Amino acid sequence: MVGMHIDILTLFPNMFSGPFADSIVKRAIDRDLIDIKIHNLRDWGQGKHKVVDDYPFGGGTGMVMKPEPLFEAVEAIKEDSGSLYLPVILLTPQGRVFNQRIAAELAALERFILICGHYEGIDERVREHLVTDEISIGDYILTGGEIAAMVIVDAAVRLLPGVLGSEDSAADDSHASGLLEYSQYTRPQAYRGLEVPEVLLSGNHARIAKWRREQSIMRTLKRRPDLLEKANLSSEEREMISELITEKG
Ligand code: 6GU
Repeated sequence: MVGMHIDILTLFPNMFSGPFADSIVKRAIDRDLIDIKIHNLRDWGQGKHKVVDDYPFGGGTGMVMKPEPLFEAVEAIKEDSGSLYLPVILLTPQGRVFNQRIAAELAALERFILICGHYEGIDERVREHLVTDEISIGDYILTGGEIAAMVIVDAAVRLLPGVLGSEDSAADDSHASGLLEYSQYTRPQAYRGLEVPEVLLSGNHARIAKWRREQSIMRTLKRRPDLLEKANLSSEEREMISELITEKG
């Protein structure tokens, strides 16, 4: 039994051999927790030259992805997936901006299709009548949607049950609680005269948990104060933050 299915439609299938052939995503594939199918969009290209793009009506620079290969490719994948409702997600800088919440949303799906956008754009009829969602990975422009697809797959897959060991659970991640992660140390206890904080050697688990929580909050306040508004904080913690802010100011 395979868990989640992801179909990726791309003009550059070779780009995916690296990231999915190693590490945690590879292990998840090998253990049948996910099935990732990379489809070459050119297989649905038109005519002898397998054309997938054309000039924009109305003129202008750059090429536009033609509608036919995309519609036909998605229809072929839908046929293979039976009656299941299939979200069709276009990777484009015009999409909603990806974050941990959207990663969890995708991790809850049984199957979805990712379309890697290219060229100057994509025929608007694809957006309006084929695509059900559009996602961007941030406010900058990439040469295509492939790297964005890899980012999204990686973030979603590691949230699936059984993908990470219980050793490195996703629950402790930066962003899972809405806070950045606390500072970590490992052996040696002193390195070039730099000591590990005493509390971590105390064996007092309650004290350690309290220290880590404070570290998380202070780091978030310093680096990403925008995250604090939505973070899961007790009223005592909110009070502590107000005091830290007034001390600073
Ligand atoms: Cl999804 N695609 C491209 N081409 N550029 C991006 C992006 C996606 N997300 C951020 N920049």
